[in-house]
Amino acid sequence: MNKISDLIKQEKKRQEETLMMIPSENYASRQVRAAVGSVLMNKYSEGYAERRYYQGNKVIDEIENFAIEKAKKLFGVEHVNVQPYSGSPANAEVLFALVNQGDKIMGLKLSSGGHLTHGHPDITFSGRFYKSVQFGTEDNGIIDYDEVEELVKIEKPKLLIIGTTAYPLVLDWKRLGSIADSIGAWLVADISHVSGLVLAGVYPSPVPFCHIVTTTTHKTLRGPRGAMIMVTKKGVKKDPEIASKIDRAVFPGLQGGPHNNTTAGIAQALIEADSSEFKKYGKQIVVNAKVLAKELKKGGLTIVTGGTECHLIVVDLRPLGLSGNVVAEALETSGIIVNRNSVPNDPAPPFYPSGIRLGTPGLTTRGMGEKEMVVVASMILRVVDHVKDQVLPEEKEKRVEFMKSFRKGLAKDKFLQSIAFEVKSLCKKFPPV
Ligand code: DSN
Repeated sequence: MNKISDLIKQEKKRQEETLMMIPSENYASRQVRAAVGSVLMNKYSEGYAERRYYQGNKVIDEIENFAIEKAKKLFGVEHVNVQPYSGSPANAEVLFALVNQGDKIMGLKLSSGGHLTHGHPDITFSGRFYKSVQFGTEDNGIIDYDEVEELVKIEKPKLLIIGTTAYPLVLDWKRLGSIADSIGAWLVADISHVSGLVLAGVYPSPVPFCHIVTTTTHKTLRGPRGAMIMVTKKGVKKDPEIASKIDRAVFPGLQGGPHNNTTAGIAQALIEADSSEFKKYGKQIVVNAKVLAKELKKGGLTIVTGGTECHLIVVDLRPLGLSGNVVAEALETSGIIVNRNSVPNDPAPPFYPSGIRLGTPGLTTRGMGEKEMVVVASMILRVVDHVKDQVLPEEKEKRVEFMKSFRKGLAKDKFLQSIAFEVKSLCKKFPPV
């Protein structure tokens, strides 16, 4: 047996037998996976359609143009670049195109549900190459738009890059648009997490209010790992040259040859998203998340912002005296895959944060509905309850030593194994695509 194909088989089995509840993950369709694994990956295509630096690109041109036109139609934008390798490069390319090194930018803090590329200080390009000022949320996890407006008026950033990875409420794009306009700043909307929900009509589109939209293509959009940069009518009005500035920032600015296999995967995902089934899927993601949040809350967990309006939930574990890493690892042993996450104004470090983040895109793809969310919530609550009493004192005193012995104990924990058994039988009824 080939080592790598064996490992792929193992990963396939893991994905089938566990609950994929990391809200940024999903199961791409067979057709999307076929495109990504196709011979298209053999081709070099620096440049853009009909303006390539390599010969032999007639088919590639057609694929790339198809993806662009489909994205333009679905999102209602003027210009699309489908070449960014992923979300972080896409955001870097937008900043490279629109602002100069040292210019001031503003975004939502990572710990309040933003992203590293939105100006996170010190350790990222966006916090080091630009002068970054960031806003957070109140302790309840909710953005105070009056405060954002005040800060923008004082700081006068040249560009606002706003999007969420762990903010459960919908963003007020209209308000953000008028805040940016009040000082003539660029507004970049990063809708990586919610672009599938936007297409399904269950999350507001930022397109009328911002200049640029970035999105990854593998989250709620359910495509391959990739990204797109989109220019809105408002963006073109602010700068008629904006489309070519974006294209030049992607290539040759920060990238070389596009990943044509990914481009075809994006095109396929957009075909799939252009359907009434996809709209139904998007609606069900949100319905499922709301049921899950309600059940977890009923079971005594503290939900950041009190609930959710999208696909994700952040649980604040501080009232239980637990940290996110401990609960996430116990859940993993039970076959429930979530991620540790900071909570707003978290005093704990990111590797030992105070919360977990979970969501419903993956389970909804598998066909699970409200009834299954009640079952899943009960499993999560039982796991949290099980770890609660055992871990508190040791963890507070000696984090690293505690985690070592905690991990050792997990494998032998009969209770967690029994939950894993329940998870497996639920998974069997809902095979992934
Ligand atoms: N890693 C992504 C997420 O999980 O939200 C953001 O880049």
